[in-house]
Amino acid sequence: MKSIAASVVVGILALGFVLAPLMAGTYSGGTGFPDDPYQIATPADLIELGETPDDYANHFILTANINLNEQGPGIDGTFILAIIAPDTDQLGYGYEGSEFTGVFDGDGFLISNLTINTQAQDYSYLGLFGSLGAGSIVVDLGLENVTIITGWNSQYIGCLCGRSDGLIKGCFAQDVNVIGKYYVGGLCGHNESGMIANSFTTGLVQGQSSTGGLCGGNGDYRISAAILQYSSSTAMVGHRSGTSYKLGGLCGENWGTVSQSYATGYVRGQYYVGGLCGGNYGTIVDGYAGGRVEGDYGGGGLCGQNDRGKIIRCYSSGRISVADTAGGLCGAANTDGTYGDHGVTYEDSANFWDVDSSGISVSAMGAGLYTSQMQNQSTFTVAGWDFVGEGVNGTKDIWRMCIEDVEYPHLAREFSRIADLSCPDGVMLEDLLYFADRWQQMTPETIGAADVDGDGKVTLPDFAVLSEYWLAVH
Ligand SMILES: [Ca+2]
Ligand SMILES: [Ca+2]
Ligand SMILES: [Ca+2]
Repeated sequence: MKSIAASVVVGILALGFVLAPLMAGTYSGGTGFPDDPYQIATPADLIELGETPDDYANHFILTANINLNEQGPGIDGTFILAIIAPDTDQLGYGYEGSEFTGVFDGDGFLISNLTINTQAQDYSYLGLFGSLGAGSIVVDLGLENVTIITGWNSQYIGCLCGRSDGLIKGCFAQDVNVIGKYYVGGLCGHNESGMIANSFTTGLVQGQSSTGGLCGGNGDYRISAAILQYSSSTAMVGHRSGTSYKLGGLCGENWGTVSQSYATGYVRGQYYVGGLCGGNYGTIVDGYAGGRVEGDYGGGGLCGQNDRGKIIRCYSSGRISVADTAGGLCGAANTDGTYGDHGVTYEDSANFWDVDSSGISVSAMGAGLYTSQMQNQSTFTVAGWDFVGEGVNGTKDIWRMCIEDVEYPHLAREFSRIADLSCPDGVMLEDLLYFADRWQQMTPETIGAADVDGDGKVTLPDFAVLSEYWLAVH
C-alpha cells in the first residue's frame, strides 16, 4: 500500500510532466542540447520555436524542407512580424524583443515561400529571425522565394535576419523580393558586429538607404569588428522614392571588413551608389563588382563613396551612369585621417577598373585599364595579387584566371565549392593533384583553394565533394 508521501511525490512528478511542455517546446523531437538538437520538420515546429523565447538559447536542426506558404496569421496566410525573435514593441526604432542566441543548423534543407507583409504598418526587425544575438549561429540554411513588404518607415529588414551580432555561415536567400527603408539586405538588414561567411543572395532588394544585395550594413560607426567574407550577391538593388543614399550590390555601407566577396547585380540609387558597397568606411580587400551602376551623385563601379576606408586588391567592370562625381572604381573619396574612433585609415592599394566597359576614365581611387589589360593575369600578379598557379605572391591562391583575353579575375572560392580547384576549368586530374598537395593542411597559407567546404582544413568532406563533381564541366 502506497504511503501518502509517495502519492504526493508521484503527483508532483505527474504535474511536472504536464507543465514542462508549456515552458519548453517539443518540436519533432530532440532535447535542445548540442548532441540532440530540437528537430524542426514542419511549419508548426518553426512557429512553435518562434513562440517559445525560453528556447532561444538552445540548439535546433532542420530535418526536412519547410514550405511556409499560407502558414502565417495574416491576410492570405502571410506573416506580419519575424517568425523567431521578433521585435515586441513596434513604437520607435529600438529592438525590445528577445534575441535568438542559440544554434540553428539548416543541415542543407530549404525554407521556402516565407512572406512577411506588415500591411503598411511601420514594423521593423523583419526576417526569419528578427535579431540574432551575440553567440548565435545559423549555418547551412537555404531560403527560397522570400517576400517582405513593409511600411514606409520599416527598417532592419533581411530574409534571414533583421539584424545580427552572431555567425551566419553557408546560408543563402534566393529569389528574394524585399523592400524597406533603412538597413535593408537580401540576407540580413544589419550585420552589426557579427560574421557572415560563405553565403549568397539572388533576387531584388529595394530600400531608401543603407541597402545592399546581401546586407544593408556591415558594422557601424562605432564598430569595425563586423566581417563579411567569401560571400556574393547577384541581386538587383534599387531605391524607393524620396532621397536615397548608400546603396550597394553587396552591402549598402561597410564599417567592418569585406573580404573575398563580389557582386554582379545592377544597382540604382541617388547618392553614394556602388557595384559592391554604397559607402565604405571600413576595409574592402580582394573583391570585385561587375554590375551596372546608376545614380545622381557619388557613384562608382566598386563603391559610391570611400570615406577614410581601405580598399585593397579590388576591381570593377560595370557600366557607370552617374550624373555628378562619378568614378570608375569609386565616385568620391576622403583620404584625411580616421573617421571617428573606429580606427580605420584611408588606403588605396592595387585596385583597378575597366575604362572600356565602364565607359568612364576618371575615378577617385584605383587605376584605369583597358579591357585587354584587365583580362591579363600578369596585370594583377605584378601588383601583388595571389593567384592559383603562381607562388610569387603566396599560396593562399585567392584569385584565379584560366582563360586570358576572355575573362576577368575570379575569386578561387567561386569554384572551390564545386571542387574546381585549379586551372583548367572543370574538375579533372589537375584538381586532384592540387588537392593531394594540400591534404590535411590547416592554415590559409597552405590550404589554398582546396578547402571546399570552407571549414579551414583540407579533409575527407572536401574530398567527398571532389568525388561528387569529378569530371564535371561548368
Ligand atoms: Ca598563388
Ligand atoms: Ca580545374
Ligand atoms: Ca574543408
